Amino acid sequence: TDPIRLADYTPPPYVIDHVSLDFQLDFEQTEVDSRLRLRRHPDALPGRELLLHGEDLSLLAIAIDGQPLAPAQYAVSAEGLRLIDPPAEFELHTRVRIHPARNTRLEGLYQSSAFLLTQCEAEGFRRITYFLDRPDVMARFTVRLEADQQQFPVLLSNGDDVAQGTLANGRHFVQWQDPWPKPSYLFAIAAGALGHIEDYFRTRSGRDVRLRIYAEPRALPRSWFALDALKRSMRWDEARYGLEYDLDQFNIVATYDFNMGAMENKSLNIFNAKAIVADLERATDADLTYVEAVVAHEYFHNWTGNRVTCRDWFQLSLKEGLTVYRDQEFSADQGSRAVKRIDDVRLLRANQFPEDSGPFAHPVRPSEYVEINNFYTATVYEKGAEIVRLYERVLGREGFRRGMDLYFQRHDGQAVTTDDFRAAMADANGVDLSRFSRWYEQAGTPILTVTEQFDSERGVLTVQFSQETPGTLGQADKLPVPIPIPIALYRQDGLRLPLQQRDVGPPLAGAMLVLTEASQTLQFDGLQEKPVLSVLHDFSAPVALRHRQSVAELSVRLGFEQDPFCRFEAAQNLGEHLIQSVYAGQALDAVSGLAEIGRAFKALCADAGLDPAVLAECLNLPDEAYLSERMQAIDPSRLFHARQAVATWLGQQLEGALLQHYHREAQSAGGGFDAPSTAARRIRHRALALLIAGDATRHGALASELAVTARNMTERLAALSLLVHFGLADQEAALAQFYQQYEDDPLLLDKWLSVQASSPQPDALSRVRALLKHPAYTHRNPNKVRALIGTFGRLNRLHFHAADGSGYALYADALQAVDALNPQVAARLSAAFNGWRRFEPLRQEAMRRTLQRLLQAGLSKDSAEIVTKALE
Ligand code: HT7
Ligand code: ZN
Repeated sequence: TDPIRLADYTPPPYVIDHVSLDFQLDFEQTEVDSRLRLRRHPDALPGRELLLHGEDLSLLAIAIDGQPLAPAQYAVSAEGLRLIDPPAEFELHTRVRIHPARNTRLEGLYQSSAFLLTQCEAEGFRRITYFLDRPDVMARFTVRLEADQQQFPVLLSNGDDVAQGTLANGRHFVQWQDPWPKPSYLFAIAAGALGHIEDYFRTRSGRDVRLRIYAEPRALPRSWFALDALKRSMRWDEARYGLEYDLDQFNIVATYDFNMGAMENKSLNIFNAKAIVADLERATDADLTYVEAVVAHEYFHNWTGNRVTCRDWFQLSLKEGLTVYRDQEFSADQGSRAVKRIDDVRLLRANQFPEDSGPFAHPVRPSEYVEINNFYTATVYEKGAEIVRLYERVLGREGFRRGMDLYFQRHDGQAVTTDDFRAAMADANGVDLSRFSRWYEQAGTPILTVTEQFDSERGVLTVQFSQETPGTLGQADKLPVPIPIPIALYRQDGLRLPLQQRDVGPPLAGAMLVLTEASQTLQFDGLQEKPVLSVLHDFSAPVALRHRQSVAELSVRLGFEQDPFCRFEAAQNLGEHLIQSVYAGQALDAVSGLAEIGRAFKALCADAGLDPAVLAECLNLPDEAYLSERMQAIDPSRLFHARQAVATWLGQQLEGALLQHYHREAQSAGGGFDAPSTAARRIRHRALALLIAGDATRHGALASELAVTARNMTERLAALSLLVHFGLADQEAALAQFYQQYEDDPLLLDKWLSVQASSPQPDALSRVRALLKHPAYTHRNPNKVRALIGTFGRLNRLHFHAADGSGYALYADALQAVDALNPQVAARLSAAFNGWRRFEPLRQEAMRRTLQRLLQAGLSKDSAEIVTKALE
């Protein structure tokens, strides 16, 4: 398949001013009657044909301006409907039939238990009716939904409900009108047996907005947290950006059958139940945090995505990077900013960094794609958000707000590009940001190398900063990008030193260098002894930092840095040093600086001023995915055991302190979803994991005890995973009990699957094999696929990479089966093989052969794009 290229972009041939849709809804056969008012686009290239997108549609009727078309006037193909010589302005009437119950791709209109719903982003609308299904065609929609009243008591679409009534034969209808022009990807309907909960939000200009969450009735009592998160998001967007909601109702529908997390359809958001249905009893702190973030994210899209949308799908990060940045800021304001930042950076490093150094590396604004669904990536989302944060770092919070205001002033109601966004930021602040375009255009994680030289006689520290972005497929040479680098100096005893800059290199503004060249040097003087240098605080740019520091220096940073992220970073560096030394074959006892590292961590545990949640993250060793990123010819089993050995050592070294934290926080950990209680649970569960790693015989009983005394799902699940992952005596009973208790709860069964799929115990593979046949599992449900297969490939590096290739084989078989049903979900699974070139030769070969086998077996366009790139 030929790729679509950004360079080939042309404006749409026609404008669609108005769309009128009439649905005769039914699970088996739905008929869609459409009337489009089209007129030639003023900048359209000349052409005699007009292609309207359409896939898997049966055309029942077609007319232009009331006249049925003769066969010579149109042609139907796999791509869509071609109109030959259409007038410059006309009304197109079509009627098509579609089959929701047969739709296993979950794109377009599909069935989820007792209701029908849509997923149109990116190109699902063309599976509903013929249309110019591209985001730069923004139209006003009127939608009439008609169906059997008993089977479909609820009939929802975008905008306001303007008419409704009952009809003969037990049927009824509702008519919806959306006053805001929108691209087709934001169209939605939901219809069927749905209950709802309701609340109101008064906007700052005094309008009352009715808020509802629709779901199957048993999920509703657990959806109040999400509804509250929605209200907090609405309040926050008003306070931080002056952005108010623009309709009188806002509806959310939750479903257990969904390809992604959620979808921001105008005024009718559709959510994976995982991102809505959550309370303390049945969801973990991580789940509640996720719900809060996704609810906010989708709500924030109302302005960044819906009111101002993307010109084309290459600009996806315009809405996604910006909206992730906004939801991250919202979450930071709800709880602990430091913990939020640490969590986000951990995620970026575990997911985006590997993507950026693998075969599917692509720029935040890609320049070509085969299947757009494959570009909803960590790069477009999370790296995109980091780039938006770069603007904030260089412009300041107020400067950034000025940029946002100008962006909306200029582009409300338009479909625009990431260049337009940058221009608004630059123009509102009278600065030149042109070099930031490189962040959007270049794939690969820039490597920032920092080297230090101290002249003790003159008391001068010379620091050289250099950057290099490694070549990626099809993009060998890269240019320097602007990198904001905050700089701090500390004395050995932890005192922060003033920066006395010498007249070398650019003058620093606010202790921050913006590195714009390949290399720049700074000097600081007035120093009595070599200071400890700290750069990149708060992870000020999405770069891989190479800054060699001694154990002594890292220990000072761990103990005294003012920025909590930097303390976490120092802990990660110390952990990495130990793990890599063991991996390289050294006995842990012989690793340089071991005693000092032990002392530094002990001191950290005793630091009463430190947020327990930050301490927990400092005690959480770097992930295997992140470590692998910095290695070659990886032996995953050796890496797993090296990391485990360091965890064992840490558990033994810190035994007393960990037990103290565990018991001291017991009471707070029974509290609600507030910062102190969630922090208490974080440190307790980290402490318990290390204690058991240190001595399972001595401390295993604490996990069994926690399983019984658990007061919330965070505790219950922490206990269950420890029992299973350490193969402790009570594991089978705990698994059986968990299953029995939550057999009726799909989200908790997902967790039950994930815990087993991520177990490092020797029986993990046979467990996964058995679970594939368990009634709780089906390839047809994306959440189940992700919980079992996805987790196995992502988190079970020991068994996925089993030396005999059995993990790869099991995974590939499942992937192939899923691909036949749901290409979008399968393509995401395919990415698990992307890092194959980094492994030792035997695994490399086994993964390469698996990829070839998959390709030969015949894959969907989605999966084929990923697998083909991996083999290039
Ligand atoms: N904008 C949405 C992205 C999306 C999606 C959602 C559900 C199913 C398929 C999808 N394809 C793309 C989600 C978001 O970023 O908010
Ligand atoms: Zn989004």
